[in-house]
Amino acid sequence: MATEQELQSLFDTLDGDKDGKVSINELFLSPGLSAVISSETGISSPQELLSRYASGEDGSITFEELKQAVKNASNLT
Ligand SMILES: [Ca+2]
Repeated sequence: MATEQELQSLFDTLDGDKDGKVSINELFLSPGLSAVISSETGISSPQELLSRYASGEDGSITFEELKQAVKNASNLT
């Protein structure tokens, strides 16, 4: 379980280039944080998370999309 605030801080840490989106590379660069995301979303691989939730053409996920993924797994407190 995570609060929106915790999720935001996790997202900001993952977003290394600070463009407001988390890309597949950024997920791979932080395996520890990716593991937290996996457990909060119930989706084991970053590829699957992005293919299911990232709506943009570049395949990166926004905070709102990540929040939705965690919400769908009933892990947003
Ligand atoms: Ca980024």
